[in-house]
Formats: sequence, C-alpha cells, structure tokens
Amino acid sequence: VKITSSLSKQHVKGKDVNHNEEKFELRAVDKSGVNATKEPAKSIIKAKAEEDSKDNSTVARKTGVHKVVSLDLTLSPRDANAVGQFGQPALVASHEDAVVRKRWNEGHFNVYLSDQIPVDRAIPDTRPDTCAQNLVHDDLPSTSVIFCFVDEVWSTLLRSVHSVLNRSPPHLLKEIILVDDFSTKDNLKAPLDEYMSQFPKVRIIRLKERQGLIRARLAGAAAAEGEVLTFLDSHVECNVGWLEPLLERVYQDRKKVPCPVIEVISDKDLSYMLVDNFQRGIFKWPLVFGWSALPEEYIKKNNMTISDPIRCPVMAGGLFSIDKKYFYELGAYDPGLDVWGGENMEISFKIWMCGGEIEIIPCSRVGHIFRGQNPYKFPKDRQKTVERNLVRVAEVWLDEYKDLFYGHGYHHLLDRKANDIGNLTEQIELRKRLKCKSFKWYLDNVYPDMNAPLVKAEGQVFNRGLRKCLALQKGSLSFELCDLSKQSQHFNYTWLRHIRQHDLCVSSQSESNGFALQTCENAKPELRWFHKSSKAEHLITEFVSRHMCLEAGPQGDTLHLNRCVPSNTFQKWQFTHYHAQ
Ligand code: UD2
Ligand code: MN
Repeated sequence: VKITSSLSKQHVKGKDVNHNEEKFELRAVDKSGVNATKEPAKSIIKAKAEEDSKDNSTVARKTGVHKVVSLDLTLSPRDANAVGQFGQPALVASHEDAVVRKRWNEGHFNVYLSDQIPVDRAIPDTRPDTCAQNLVHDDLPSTSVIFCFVDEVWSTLLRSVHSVLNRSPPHLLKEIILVDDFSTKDNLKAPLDEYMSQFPKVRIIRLKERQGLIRARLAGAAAAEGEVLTFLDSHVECNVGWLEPLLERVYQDRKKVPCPVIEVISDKDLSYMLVDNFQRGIFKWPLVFGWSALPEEYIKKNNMTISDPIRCPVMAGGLFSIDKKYFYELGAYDPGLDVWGGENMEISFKIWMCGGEIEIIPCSRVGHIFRGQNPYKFPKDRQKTVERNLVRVAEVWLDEYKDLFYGHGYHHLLDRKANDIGNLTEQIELRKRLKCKSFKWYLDNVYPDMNAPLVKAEGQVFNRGLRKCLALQKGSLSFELCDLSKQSQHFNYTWLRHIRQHDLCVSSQSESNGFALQTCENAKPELRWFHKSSKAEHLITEFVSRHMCLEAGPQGDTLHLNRCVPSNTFQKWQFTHYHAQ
C-alpha cells in the first residue's frame, strides 16, 4: 500500500501542479494560473479596503453586521520590487542552482528562495468577487490561532505569523500560539523568542519532548484563551479577509467546523497559485485523503455559486476553526495518535457522526506550501506510525466498514501481536457517550457518492468444471445442483478474502492438501483466498492460498488444494454477484 507521506495538492487553476514525478525545476516556472499581475492586485485590494471602512459604521449600527473587513497591512509594501512580492514567482539565477539544491532538504521546498522573500509580502486577493461584500456579525467570537511546528524554516514560519497579524481584524485575534514540538534548530530557540517579543499577541509554548503534531495541537488548545481555536500549518500565508468568514460560520452554529480553501504556494518558486473551485476533501480506501470536485448535478440542483460553503466529508487536516468548547465536547483528538497522519480522518468522522458539520468556506483562503516529503524525522518508522494511527481510527469509527480498510492492502495489520495499536477503550467509550451515529449513516448522508460495498462478492459459488455449486451442510462442504433458493449455497467473498457462510470460513490449513472449515477469525492468514479478476475468464478465477488452488474433485465428492493449473476448469470458481474487485 502506498502511504502518502504528505498531503496531496489540489489542482491549480489551468494547470496540474501534481508534478511530484517531475524533475525539480529550480528556476521560475511560467505564471499561467496565477492571477498575480503586480499593480492590479494591489489597487483592487486597496479599493476594497477603503470601501469597507466607509461602509462599516453605518451598516453596523443599524443591523449588527458589517461587510467583511478586508484588512491588509501589506498593501503598500516597503519593497515593491522585492523577490516574490505580490505572490509572483521568484527567480533564482542559474549560478545559484547549487545552493538551492543544497538547502532544499531543510524544508523540502525552495528554502533558499523563501529566505529572500519578504516575511510580510503582499499576495493577490484571490477571493471570489462577492466575498468582500458579504456581511458578517459585529460580535463574532475571538480566536486563538495555533501553529504547531517542528524544525520549521525560519522565513516560512515568520511569514505565516505575519500573514495572520497583517490580515486579521485585531479584535478577533486573541493570540497566536506557537507550539514548538521539540525543534532542534538553534534559531528556533532564543532568536525566535526575541523576534516574537515585539508582538504582544504571540506566545511560544515549548514541548519538552517530541509529541507529534496531534499532541502538540492538544497542548496549544489547552493553553488557548480565545473562544474559537484556529489551527494552521507553520508554512502558510493567510489571505485577505480570511478570518471573519470562518468565525461567522462558528457564530451561526457552534457545531460547524469551517476550513479555508487551501491554495498552493509553489514549493519551487514560492508563487501563490489559485486552485479550482468547488473542491472538497474526500477519502478513498484505505483511508487516503484526496480532493474531488462537487458533482456537476449537485452544484446545479443546489444552485451553488463559487462563494457558497461546501459540505466536506473529510478535512485536509491542517487548517480549520472550531469552537473551543465544542472541540472538547468532542473529546478533541485521540491523544494516542503519533507524529503525523490519520488525525484528519479521526476528527472528520467524529464531527460528522457526532452531530457537527465540516465546511470549506470559499471566501476564506490560505496558501500552503505542499511538500513532497515530511522534512522532519519520525521517531519510529514512518510507515508504521501512520498505519498505526489509521488502525486506531478504523477500529473506533468504521464499524463493519473497517474490513474495507484492512482489505485494501492492510491485512498484515490484523495481526495484533505484531502491531501494537495501544488501548482504545477511552475512544470507544467516548463514541458511546456522545451517542454518535453509525459509519453507514455517515456514508449514506455525508458521502453518498462513495462506493463502499460490504463484501466483494456474494451468492452461489459455481465451479466451472463440475457445473455445480458449493453448499455447506451439517458442518461440511459439498456440491449440489445450483439452486438460488437454498441458503446453504449462499456464500460471501469478503474484503478480508474469506469464503464465508455465517461464522464459518474455508481454510487452507490442513495436512495433506485438504481444506478445512474453521470459525472465521480476521488474523488467520490461512483463511485468505486470492480470487482475482482475469480478463479472459471474466470473473471465473481460482481461489489461491499459499500458492495452491482450491480444486473440486471430478466426481464432486471432494474439495482439495492442488498445484494451480490455468487450464484446469475444476479450479475455476464464480460468484453470482461481484460488487468490487
Ligand atoms: C496535512 C495537513 C497537516 C496534518 C497532516 C496529517 C494541511 C494543509 N496539512 O499534511 O496539518 O493534518 O495532513 O496529519 O491540511 N508538526 C509538528 N510535529 C510533528 C510533525 C509535524 O509540530 O511531529 C507540524 C509541522 O511543522 C506542520 C504541521 O505539524 O506545521 C503539519 O505537518 P506537515 O506540514 O508536514 O503536514 P502536511 O501539510 O503534509
Ligand atoms: Mn503542511
């Protein structure tokens, strides 16, 4: 199974930025897809800001609402000609290629270039046109912005903090909490303390040992004094007017968990790029996060415009606001999740299944540097860490659908002796106490376009050579003329690759190449049969276990294991219905 070691990017407008496989382009890339022409971006934002400040007072007194404050203190930058200013792609001279390459691994993006770009650069206001005209309430709750980081690059960390300070209405920004997850870089110690001491709203919390981003966020939340928690990654740039639309949703309903649109800051030239509209976060098996556009019919049916909130089955993880009390009512994060990964699935399932909602708010936009790899070390094996996190999530939240998770390449995780997933009692109790809905409810109501059949195949098991069907009678297997009405002929082929009727599974374990029936148990490898699709035979294929095929005796009186012979029709089996491959 491929475990993604970092978040996948969304599509950038007009071009696909998923160039992981592409060779690093160290010089500036073309600007297609970037609407960052220097002057217009600047003046448009300025005009909006002026208009807002004129209108505010009158609207506010009458109605208790005002137009979104499109505050941006970076509008007339000190250094309009600086590298990367206005979110433009930045150039590196060719003689600098070597140093770019050398410093790349410090953050797995162009660190050398980032260090040259102003920490308070302007970026284009990428919101849909109507956003600046939207009304929000005067008495929005205040927020604590929480950045967790481990060995973040100095210039990107600072740029993240400045973007919040410069583009958030001050009365809504209670504080910025920097949670240092036991960084080793020296400049993140005293020099960072000193730099941040000029901003009274910034507090730094130092963890005494590496906790991973999940427990680091919990530490930040515990210290937060704002009414709403806003989590951000430590390599972002918050765009104009980003905060109020998020807080407005929480204000309207404290169980709403709004996320900004995550735009792309190029890892190569640090340009700020727009992403496609109507994108939402989804997952595929085995719990892999991805982006997908809302179905066309859904947009039409709901008369949606590009600035409407988008219901989001799974959040990307890093950027969202949540009512602080509600966060704790939900039991926050499972503190047993380590380092990185899976916590976005956990909180997403928890929010939806326990009465909340996740939304993407197109009027709120934050740029994020998507990186090909995690730039920090995992204390233990990375693959194992992420797998273990996902198993914890699957065991608590997926109900019977957890078989789909294990079945998509994670069979080995069912061996609990080899994989210590830790104690889950508290998480399971929490789900009961909150009376959360089932995972089936979640699939039906939140993510109906997800195809999640509970078994891969079912019905009669027809043997091609005998032209008869398998039947289970009085605890043993035999063959009969196929008869759909007979329950004894009904079997499932499950995601765990069991050939199963009720609690009994066909097993390849026995002396002398026979087969046996055993009580089904997920961890037993001898119960797993490969039954793969083959184009030539359609779905009439073998059951293979331990490189041996299940074969019917020509008289129909035996069932045994034999060396696989592709032409042997007594080894060919077919179910009545196939739901998935
Ligand atoms: C995405 C999320 C990220 C998180 C992750 C899954 C976005 C934009 N990013 O991956 O927030 O949900 O999926 O877990 O949605 N960090 C620590 N301690 C650690 C490891 C990381 O503090 O042990 C910090 C890190 O410095 C960064 C943040 O946590 O600020 C997220 O890590 P990332 O940027 O490597 O994750 P990303 O964006 O690939
Ligand atoms: Mn990130």
